[in-house]
Amino acid sequence: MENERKKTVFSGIQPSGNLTVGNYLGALRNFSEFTDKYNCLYCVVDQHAITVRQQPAELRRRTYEVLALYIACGLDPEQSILYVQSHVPQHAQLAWVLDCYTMFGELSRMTQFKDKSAKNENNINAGLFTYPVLMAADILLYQTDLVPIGEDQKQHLELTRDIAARFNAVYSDTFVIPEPYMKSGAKIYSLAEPTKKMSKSDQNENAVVRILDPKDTIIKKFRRAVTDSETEVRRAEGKEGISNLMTIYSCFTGKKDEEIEAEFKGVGYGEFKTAVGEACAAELEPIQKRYNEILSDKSYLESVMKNNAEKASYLARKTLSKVYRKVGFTTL
Ligand code: AQP
Repeated sequence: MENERKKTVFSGIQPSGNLTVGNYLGALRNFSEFTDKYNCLYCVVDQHAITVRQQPAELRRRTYEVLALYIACGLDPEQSILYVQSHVPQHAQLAWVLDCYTMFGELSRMTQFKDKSAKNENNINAGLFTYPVLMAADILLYQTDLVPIGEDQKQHLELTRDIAARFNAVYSDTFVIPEPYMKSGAKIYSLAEPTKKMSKSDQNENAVVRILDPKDTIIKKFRRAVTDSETEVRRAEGKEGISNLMTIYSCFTGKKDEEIEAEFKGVGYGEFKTAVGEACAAELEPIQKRYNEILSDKSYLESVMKNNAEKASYLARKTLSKVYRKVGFTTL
């Protein structure tokens, strides 16, 4: 029988704000699905976060917090490699090489670059532009097969595939070509402007529900969610607010649209919004409890960071030395 290679899953989250239910439903919640059958690496991508100006102390604090959330959401640091991007220098080293195999025109077409440069007019830095190449390096460094992501990252993953295929075509097979993994909930919209993605860096607190928001805040935010002038709970064009709440409710309860429509027939939006808040809070409550316990043990988190950075570096070095050899760098 053919000896099958155990496949690898990689994903990352930026510590660029307090994580939202968008990050949770689009990415984090799916991470633990893979841990039994795949080699899993889940990274806190702090180097990506500085493409937008961060307060140093806050960035440091959030790095610990995201790592603690990974564990609170059920990831075991003995089973999966949970680590911090800046602790593994090979990410930046591979990114430089891949920069030289990525076209200016390709990066100019990235919608996240266009959105973020519009939001940060005074800081359209080169890192914001080459962000997708660092993301390609994150993924390709570990010969990743599958990348659980939200829909907003799909374009970056397609670019990663193109870069890998281009490099492979020039130098023979070097990188595994990764596939995206997306589920329903892959795009959760803002509660204040339901045609816009929910983002952790949104300045409007009413637009986002945070994983760590207390139950009454969660319910209050859902009750304030922008909807429409009708009263019927159903998914339709022009009802983006209600459609978004239905997606969120469906993710937390497993109910299909028809069941949700039947459940809230004739009761109006208020009751529906409260039910969405209750369902969300019920799933997040035990995570918050575990999170608080884990976060209070800083030395435990530091040992996780250290041990896992070593494991990640070991794998990363293998790919990087192969790449360096192929492009013609000398070795000492
Ligand atoms: N609204 C969303 N719905 C579903 N998935 C989402 N993700 C982000 N927002 C949503 C997914 O979460 C993962 C981590 O995202 P990230 O930290 O790498 O950065 P991002 O995609 O830019 O997320 P944010 O929340 O919008 O951060 P900021 O505000 O800092 O830019 C990714 O898999 C992403 O798809």
